[in-house]
Amino acid sequence: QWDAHTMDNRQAIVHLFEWKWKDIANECENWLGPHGFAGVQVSPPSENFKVTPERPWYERYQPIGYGLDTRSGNENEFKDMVNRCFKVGVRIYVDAVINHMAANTPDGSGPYDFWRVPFSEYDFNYPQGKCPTPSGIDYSNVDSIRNCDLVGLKDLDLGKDYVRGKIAEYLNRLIDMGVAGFRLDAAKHMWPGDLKAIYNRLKNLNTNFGFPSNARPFIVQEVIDQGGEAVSSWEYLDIGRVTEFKYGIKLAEGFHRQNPLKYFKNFGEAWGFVPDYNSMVFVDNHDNQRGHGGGGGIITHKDSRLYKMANAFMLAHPYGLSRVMSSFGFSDPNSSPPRDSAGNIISPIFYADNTCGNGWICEHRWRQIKNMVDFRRVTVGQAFANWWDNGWYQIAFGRGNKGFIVINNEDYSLSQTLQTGLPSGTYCNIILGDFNNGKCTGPTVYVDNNGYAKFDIAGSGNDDPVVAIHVSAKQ
Ligand code: ARE
Ligand code: CA
Repeated sequence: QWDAHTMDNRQAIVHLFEWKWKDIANECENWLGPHGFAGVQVSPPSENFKVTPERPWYERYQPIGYGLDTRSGNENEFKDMVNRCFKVGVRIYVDAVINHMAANTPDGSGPYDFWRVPFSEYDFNYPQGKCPTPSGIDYSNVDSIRNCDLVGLKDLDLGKDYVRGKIAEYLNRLIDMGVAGFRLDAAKHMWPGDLKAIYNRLKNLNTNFGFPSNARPFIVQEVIDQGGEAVSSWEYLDIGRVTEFKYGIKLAEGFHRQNPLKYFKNFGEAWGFVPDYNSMVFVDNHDNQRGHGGGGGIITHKDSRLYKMANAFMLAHPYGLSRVMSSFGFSDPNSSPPRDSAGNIISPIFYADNTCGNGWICEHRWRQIKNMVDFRRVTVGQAFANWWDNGWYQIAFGRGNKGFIVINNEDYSLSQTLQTGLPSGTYCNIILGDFNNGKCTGPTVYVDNNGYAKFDIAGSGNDDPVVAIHVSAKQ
């Protein structure tokens, strides 16, 4: 469950937050497949309580049953998406909301009458007296974190065999449809032993989708662990990966110039992060980009210059499995994704320069991020090497003899001759240009016979103070 089972060495996953299944299928074919993305984390596919009239994004985290019918599409559209993405080398990872059901039942019946599953009051912790702090979660109390209602969402008793069975049945249906694994929502609020029991009931991945026989579903558990609480992400490491929330916070401190980037020489486990093979990393996520959970000054698309720099660092750096965020624009943190007057989600439109419109941001289409996804694929397995820093906020590092990146996060210019570790030749700076048919549409970098190259990068006023080069974009 630690292996994301990606195809062709692909390395970076993108969260297409609130996208419709048919738009994701098209995006796999038109963009993600051709540009080497490994997979898509999709919004929860389970039917949800409709929060009217606003229809905020967060209603998707209020399940009323395990039928696959949401604003993103229906079951047939879901299956079609998994198939079409698979054909172009892209995996689907499902956001599984299994800790709780909605705060309200939609049908006006009893408060625990989730008849679509069905679940009744005997399947929830609170009515059985298992929650010690009924007025809300006390994050210093383990029983409270795991048995009480998270923001009023009805907390399921995953200790019950019947409940485990219903959840496993839901996840197994998705496995049959060809998904590669799951993001486990609110994992901190579930007992690791209960999760383990559920994972043990999951089928191997469907071999019709190119998975090897006996492949276990990929699992990444959402545990917000910034220290100081009764639950730690380390409790979940022997059953899957976890979201490493410290990563984006520390990255933001570095790029906001609150902590010199020179210290990032040993970024990763030495900083108290979970082990590499246990970790999913990201600059921001759908919650902390809008102040919903685990914030802390993180960098988002709204600060595009720093966002491109932080993503370039993440995608060049070997630690963790990287997830790129793809957002819709918002000013109100609770707003709906782009929608029509009937509340239906509207599709993105695409411009000639590959960016998106209709309210979608599409960070994954920004040239700097798209090309760094490719850098990560090209440099997979290569050692972190040839570190250089100026003592403050100018840094450079390579990945074996396959790739090299230089970042200038000072106001003043960087002008250095550095050892890249790369074979001699003329390389495309993939931050400023695309490499097509053997030609770079932007500036190039010359690496000499001894691996050295001269870098000149302006500081303030430069929208992209980064140079990245790799062996698959060499003239
Ligand atoms: C909404 C309303 C609530 C209302 C509720 C029920 O906002 O006011 O009471 O509905 O009607 C998302 C939104 C919530 C939303 C919920 C359901 O963020 O606002 O509630 O959907 O629609 C904790 C959890 C962590 C969780 C974050 C948000 O530990 O698991 O809170 N993250 C996931 C998802 C969210 C989602 C849910 C879980 C629920 O990613 O998108 O909620 O399925 C510290 C602690 C953290 C804590 C954080 C925030 O950092 O360490 O553990 O995170 O504070 O409280
Ligand atoms: Ca719980």
